[in-house]
Amino acid sequence: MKCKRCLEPGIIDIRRHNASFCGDCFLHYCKEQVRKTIKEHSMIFDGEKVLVAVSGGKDSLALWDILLELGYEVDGLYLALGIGQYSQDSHAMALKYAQSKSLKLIEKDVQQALGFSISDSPRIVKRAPCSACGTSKRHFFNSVALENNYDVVATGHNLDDEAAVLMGNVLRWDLSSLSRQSPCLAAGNGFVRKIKPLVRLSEREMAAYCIIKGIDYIVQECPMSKGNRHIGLKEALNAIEDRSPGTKSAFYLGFLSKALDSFKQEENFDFTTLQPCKVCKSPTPSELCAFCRLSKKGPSVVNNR
Ligand code: Q46
Ligand code: ZN
Repeated sequence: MKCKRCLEPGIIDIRRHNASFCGDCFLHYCKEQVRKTIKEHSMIFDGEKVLVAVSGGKDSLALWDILLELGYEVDGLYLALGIGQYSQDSHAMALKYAQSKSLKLIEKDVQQALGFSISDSPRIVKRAPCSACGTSKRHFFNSVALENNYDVVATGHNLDDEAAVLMGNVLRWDLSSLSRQSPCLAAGNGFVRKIKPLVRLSEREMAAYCIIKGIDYIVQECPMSKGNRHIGLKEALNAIEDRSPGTKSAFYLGFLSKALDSFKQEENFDFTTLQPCKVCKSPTPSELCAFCRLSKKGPSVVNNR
């Protein structure tokens, strides 16, 4: 097929848009999808400083690159999770991209702060590693952004990620999660604004973006992701998408435009119940925040928050 935009030979087909693009026009398409998402959800305002959470994977590196291309002031945050070779390789990729463009990459050692690695967390806290990982990510994304005066934290969740999460939430009718499944969570009550500017772009498109731009990324999935229920949901959605291109984006983007507001009205979280954590000052409904409660379970607590 010819490129939809310039009529040169296309190199990538986007079936849900019934379109093909050449390399340059595909990069343009990705940027425009992100620009549209940022505008539609009022994600970033003029003069604001953005902190992008970088894992070394395709999504977060593509996001950093696109935000820079769109002219935003963006630094990176890398969390060392202590997941063996995977963490070492992902760190190398994040660092390589940052150094190639002389960008600032803030690094935090989660293992040191928790007193145990994410790989060891199932043995120590008796829960899946993604639970301790998620708690740590939420904690550091917010605290590092506040400490360093960033206005907004951006993460590389893409259309496939968000559609799978939505499907999981709908299948369980988890009203609380549905009410918060917005690509832009407002700042306030001790929380910085959190945004997901890639929600109109698929995993495959983010891989293609990195390949075309020559951005090296870690291809291997996190070894802790085995058994993660979102993988099964992604496979189910991919099977549907294969038969009916466009279903995935209609499902997720339709939720945002037609249903999210009604779920928000159903579930009104009472922010007045939040107080500063006694140890780290993060907002929490109890004396200690989830991260500090987690770190107490480790053999030692190192003060590196
Ligand atoms: S990094 Fe962390 Fe993921 Fe690995 S331990 Fe689970 S949550 S799978 S995005
Ligand atoms: Zn705390």
